[in-house]
Amino acid sequence: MADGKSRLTQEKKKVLLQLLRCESLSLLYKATVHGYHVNTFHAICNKQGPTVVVAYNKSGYIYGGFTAQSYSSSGQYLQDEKAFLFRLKGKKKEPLKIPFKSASRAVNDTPSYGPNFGDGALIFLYQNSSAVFTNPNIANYTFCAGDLHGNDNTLLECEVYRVEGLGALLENPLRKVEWTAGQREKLMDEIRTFKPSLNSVPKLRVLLLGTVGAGKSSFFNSVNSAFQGYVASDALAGSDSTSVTMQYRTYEVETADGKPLSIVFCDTMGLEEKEGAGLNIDELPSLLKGHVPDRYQFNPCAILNPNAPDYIKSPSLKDQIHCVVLIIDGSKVEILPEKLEAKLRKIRKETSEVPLLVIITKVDEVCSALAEDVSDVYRSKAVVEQMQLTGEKLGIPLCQIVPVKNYSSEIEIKDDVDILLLMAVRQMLRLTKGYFKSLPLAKGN
Ligand SMILES: Nc1nc2c(ncn2[C@@H]2O[C@H](COP(=O)(O)OP(=O)(O)OP(=O)(O)O)[C@@H](O)[C@H]2O)c(=O)[nH]1
Ligand SMILES: [Mg+2]
Repeated sequence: MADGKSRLTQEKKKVLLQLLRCESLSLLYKATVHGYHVNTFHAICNKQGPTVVVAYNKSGYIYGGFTAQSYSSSGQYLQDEKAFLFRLKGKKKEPLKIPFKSASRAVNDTPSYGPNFGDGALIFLYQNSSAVFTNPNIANYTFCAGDLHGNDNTLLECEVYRVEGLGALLENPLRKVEWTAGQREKLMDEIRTFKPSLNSVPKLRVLLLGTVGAGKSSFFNSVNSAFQGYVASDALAGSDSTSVTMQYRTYEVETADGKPLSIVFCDTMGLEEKEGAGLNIDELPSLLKGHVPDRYQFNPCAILNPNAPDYIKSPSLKDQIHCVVLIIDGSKVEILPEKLEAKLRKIRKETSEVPLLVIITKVDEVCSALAEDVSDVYRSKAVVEQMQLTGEKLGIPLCQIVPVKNYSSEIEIKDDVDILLLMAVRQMLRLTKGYFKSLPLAKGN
């Protein structure tokens, strides 16, 4: 709607999205703008599909009702298996969800009433006014009026939202994550103090591989941003039909006070479907063994010649790759061309001697609910499905697959985005611990 802004705070909107398990809400009707008129409500909200009413009263309660059915002023009950009443804010902190007794009378779609839940359990816009009619006892929902709205039937505001992407969020997240500033600090500390367990390897070298435009360079930029405290873009990133990254680049991450971390990201050219285009996978053995120098210009049709002047002839363990990260664009997993899938599978096989992590990027494009806040990433059905599908396509267990959102349009960093990025880095450190231990060199180093 053009006039009037949602009164829901981001925090409450998030709780509501979780209660509804939907992707997004679109404000249709706002009583203080459109008036407390039943006819206006029906004129605006009929035929809109699933909707949620959110009411605000002077006692500070935020509460309402949801129906998955469309209003149409039919004069009939709407049979609705998904309807419920709820409270987002009240005396108690936790949200409250109240189910119906009978789905066949979940909502009454009478033209002379506003949103009417149950058999008159809760009627909004009652008598074309800012009043709510409440009858918790004889009606189709059982609740205590004090719990639902503090026995305050007068409204300060009544909003109706169209509910989009119903069922987009899972009831239980795939993984539990603490989304706090403290957790961000904890992860940063863990990464800052990390040292590979071998004395001969001062820095962990992580090779970033993946399809063109998947977000390899952006991933380095984003991790670097988390440590710098602002959105940095040292590595060239952008969109093109062919790879933007043409040179092999090794990047160190520094903390805000200039101390380098014990981790080096090695950025590569993007893979393409066609032979003779994008990163030549015959280049992999040299990359893994550490023969390829920084700033090496990739050539899709030829690989680094061992006689080239800058070829690193005798790389030691410290120059080799210790972890491979496959970066996959989450919004393109379903349409991954067969030949590219085959290339990725080949990479998985050819890099089997070092630990492998798969990072699914662009979760904000996979699920629009994550664009503003990624903390529901493990509740997003679409993201979890893309993770599972990637695992199936590439033959990689789910525990080696993590989602991230890279910084792309933002100019300030955010705790939730950082936490996801830092968790991906921590996973690399964890995977390589066992790898270093298993090396024959490990003893005495
Ligand atoms: N919305 C969104 N955009 C992203 C994300 N990650 C990267 N991008 C964008 O995707 C485009 C490609 O990102 P790059 O980091 O250049 O990708 P790359 O894998 O290095 O690509 P090549 O070097 O060309 O192979 C850029 O426009 C980025 O801003 C993400 O998580 N979400
Ligand atoms: Mg790149």
